[in-house]
Amino acid sequence: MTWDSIWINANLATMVAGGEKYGACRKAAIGVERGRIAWAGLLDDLPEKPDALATEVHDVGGAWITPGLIDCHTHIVYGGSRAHEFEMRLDGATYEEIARAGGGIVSTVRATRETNETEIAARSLARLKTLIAEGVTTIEIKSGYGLDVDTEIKQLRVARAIAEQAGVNLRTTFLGAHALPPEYAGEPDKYIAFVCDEALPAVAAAGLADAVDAFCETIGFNAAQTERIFAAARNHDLPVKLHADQLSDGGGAALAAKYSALSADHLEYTSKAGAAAMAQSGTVAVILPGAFYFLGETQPPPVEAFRKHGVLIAIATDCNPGSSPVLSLLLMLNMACTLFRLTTEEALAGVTRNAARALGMGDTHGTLEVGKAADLAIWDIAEPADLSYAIGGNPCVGIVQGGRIRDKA
Ligand code: DI6
Ligand code: FE
Repeated sequence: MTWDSIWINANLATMVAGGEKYGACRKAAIGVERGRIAWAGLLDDLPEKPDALATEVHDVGGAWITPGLIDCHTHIVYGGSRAHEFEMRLDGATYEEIARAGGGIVSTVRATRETNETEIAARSLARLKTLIAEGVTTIEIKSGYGLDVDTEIKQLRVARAIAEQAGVNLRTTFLGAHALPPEYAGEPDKYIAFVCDEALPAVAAAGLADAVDAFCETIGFNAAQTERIFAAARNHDLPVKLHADQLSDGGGAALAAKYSALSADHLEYTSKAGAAAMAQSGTVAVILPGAFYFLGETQPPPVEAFRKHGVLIAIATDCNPGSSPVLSLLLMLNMACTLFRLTTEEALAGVTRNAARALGMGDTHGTLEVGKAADLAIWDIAEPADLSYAIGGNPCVGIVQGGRIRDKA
């Protein structure tokens, strides 16, 4: 028997559901062969001595190993910054004044259109590397700051390029229905027709999207418009996701469920009926505490209803310049616990097992199980709860991506 490598003297948080808390396995080892997990269990149960089993032996000296973290909802590819807007707000400017000064989401659309691909890639890669340093091995990246064919494609192409360069797993999501671009002011239905009939077909033909998303909200698009987007996605055989019920209950969760969405995200105002519908369709609830915090929201998502109905809960950064300028997935674990009262085990499942499900990758990623991808994060922590407990600091001391030790970004 020869595996490529084995990590010994590890404590595993396998995140396999149903057994020990965190699927924990102390004094353990994990063997890797051709990028996949070949063995995981107690050190004492290894069939032979480690060096007889694997070419490379890594002794982690009692560190914890979790599945590589998965940030399943981000908008990290964009141009410009909105720090100035933040500054204006704190200096007392109103939303109207900020909008008149060219602020808000349209300012990011403008900057993303105007900034060349090289510059956007450089800035976005820096953001990606910051996430990776905390153990992220899989990321989802959305378009939605282009809102025209060329710029949406530019965003998705940059997403593919930087993920390739950084060597992480990527899922891209086309979010053409993120906001109404200025050239369609007052004509949202006409813009939705453009997204369905021109932008989505172009993106799909280029093979640049793994899923389709929309912003269903009073300040975004209504339920009928969202359904048109979902129907178009179905025509292209693409699964859907939805920014749902973030600022009001627009029935977004139930709508996402009706189209068997992979996930519905935000969900602060989701009703009990919405949660029940999500359970029926197996739609994952992606909660985004960074946006809740940054916008000063007060109504948390209905976590108790999700638990009661058995809706899986994932957590992500929602990294974007307007509502969640967040580059720490570990901080989101803490906020999911402190702001939304998740348990520390639920929080870790939210960035591993359940985040994989939110991306349709549950069969291959998200837990430490034989046959799954050998994406591992190695932590200098005493207990898994430390990952949710601490604010700041980065206990990630090693990352294995597809069986290979990666350089710290
Ligand atoms: N939800 C949000 O909070 C934002 N987009 C979304 O879908 C805000 C994006 C921005 O302001 O740039
Ligand atoms: Fe978002």
